[in-house]
Amino acid sequence: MLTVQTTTLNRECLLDRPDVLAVVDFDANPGERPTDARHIVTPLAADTPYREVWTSPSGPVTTGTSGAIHYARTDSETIGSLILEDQGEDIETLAHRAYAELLAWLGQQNHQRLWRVWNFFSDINDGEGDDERYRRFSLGRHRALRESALPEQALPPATAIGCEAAQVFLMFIAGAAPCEPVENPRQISAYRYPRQYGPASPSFARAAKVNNAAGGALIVSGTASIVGHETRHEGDWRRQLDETHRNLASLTQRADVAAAPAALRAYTRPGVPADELIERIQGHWGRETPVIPLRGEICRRDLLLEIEGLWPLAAPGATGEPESQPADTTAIRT
Ligand code: 3EB
Repeated sequence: MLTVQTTTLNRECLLDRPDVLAVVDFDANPGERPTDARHIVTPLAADTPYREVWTSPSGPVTTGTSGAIHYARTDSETIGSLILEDQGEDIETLAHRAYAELLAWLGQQNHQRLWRVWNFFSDINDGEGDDERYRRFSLGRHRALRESALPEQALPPATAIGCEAAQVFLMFIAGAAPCEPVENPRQISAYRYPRQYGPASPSFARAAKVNNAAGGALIVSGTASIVGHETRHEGDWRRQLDETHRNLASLTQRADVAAAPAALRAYTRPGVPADELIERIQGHWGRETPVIPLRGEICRRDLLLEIEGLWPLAAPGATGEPESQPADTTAIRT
């Protein structure tokens, strides 16, 4: 099954391996886009030298490009990135263009179902009220998903973080089978947030299970100190981290996942010390838990941090437990 590990191994060595779908590097000022579609440079700075390596046993891996999309795929899954330069155009228009291109392309592939999307773009908190760039981005994304040729598509887990680079950067994972969305009983579903958070609710699921015969994964969205729909512990990153951990515990419990996370990413605003952050996260999940601390702007001004990750699931039948059913499957066209 698809999984992710963190590593300091040399990039060329990793790209020589036949099971590698993506090597993800972090660089606040990414240069030229790599020609190898499996090499993805995320426009955020990391506080450690780790990179991510996404692997799958379903090889061989093939790669390609189509317009702004670079992708790599096995028989079971596709990982790709889509980058649009942001030259000051309206961010709603750019978000719509990015998602329209991605969804139209997916419609022509065998792996049509989105399992995960990351969204990074600059100045995410610029603008007041409904003019805030994050809200405008959400509106463009929402429109493209609504207009999409993939009406049965379930909303995937996602992350939206502000970067410095002038680009709209999407990374995505897709597969042939639909993912099974999992919502968090401690939080209102983001796609049902009240009007005060913007003209279109953010289009994402809190988490999703993806499965194949070799096992599966629980893919968890960027998760923050939000209970119901309200931010908790404004100005206090340590208490925000504790609340975030309660949200992740609630979500993994709802998904019936007891395993440790394969890897975590922690996004923080400036002022959160990376050493203490890692210390606290590993204190919670275990000393061996891989975690990459990243610098970025969280999409709500009062949020200081956000954590996401992937939890491995046992192969069906391996535990003798019955497969759990999705609690709440929401199609994009709602
Ligand atoms: C939240 O829970 C925090 O707009 O894609 C987390 C994950 C957040 C994804 C997105 C936003 C997004 O509302 C923000």
